[in-house]
Amino acid sequence: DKNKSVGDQTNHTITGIDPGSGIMKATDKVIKDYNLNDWKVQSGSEATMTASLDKAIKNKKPIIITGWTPHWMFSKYDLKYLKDPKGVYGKNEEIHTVINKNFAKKDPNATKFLDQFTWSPEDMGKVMLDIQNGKSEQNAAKAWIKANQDKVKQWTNGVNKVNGKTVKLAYVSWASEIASTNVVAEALRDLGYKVNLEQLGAGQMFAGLAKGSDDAIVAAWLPSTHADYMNEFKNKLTDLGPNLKGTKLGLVVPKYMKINSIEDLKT
Ligand code: PBE
Repeated sequence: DKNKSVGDQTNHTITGIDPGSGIMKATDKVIKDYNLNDWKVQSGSEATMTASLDKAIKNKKPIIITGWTPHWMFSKYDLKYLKDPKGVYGKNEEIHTVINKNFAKKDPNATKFLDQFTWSPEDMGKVMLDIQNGKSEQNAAKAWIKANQDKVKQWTNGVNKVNGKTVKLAYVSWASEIASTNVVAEALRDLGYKVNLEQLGAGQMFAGLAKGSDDAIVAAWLPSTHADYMNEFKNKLTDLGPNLKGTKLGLVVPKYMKINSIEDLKT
């Protein structure tokens, strides 16, 4: 029924992702700060969320998801962010490379490479879309590297080739992090490193990095999204700074929905 409120049409449900992600914590805060008392946030995974989105769009039904950029969903569907006048999702977020505190001493060569790794949302978008269109994660990363040798040269400037040393990278299976982590892994492999990839939940990823069971992550969204995790483990971690600028997080809806702001969920 088109005359029903958005809340009634969606069962007052925001379709979310894994509970450990920063965007789910931010969305809980959105519920409080905007007084959306009768709304709930359904947890799941990125895959369940994008499946629900796909289904809703096919049926032209209303849906509200926790979304972020860069993400392939914006190339596949016509979507818009709901305005966030209270700024709960943060402004000027970036993705940082973070290493275990002891790693710089243990492997200054790999640290130099990791420190020099930067790329753009468009670069990441290309890899994500290739994977979404069916390329394997590894092949998408290899193809990007082959086509972007100028960038890889900057990352490897002054970095030596090695013979079989190991680097352990942890990541969460978010599309953005699958793309970046696989590209970094392939570039390190081209330098002669043996790279182990460990897929974990967000909390485990930071805990494992702090413990030293993993050496590095390229998946820390800062200053807001992963601030809790960074603060919890800050004595055990070294932040190498941003590897990608120009991210965004928020509530996302199909463009055919009439609402434009999180405030509109109240009615
Ligand atoms: N994300 C993608 C993550 C960071 C990367 C926005 C889903 C999060 O919310 O923690």
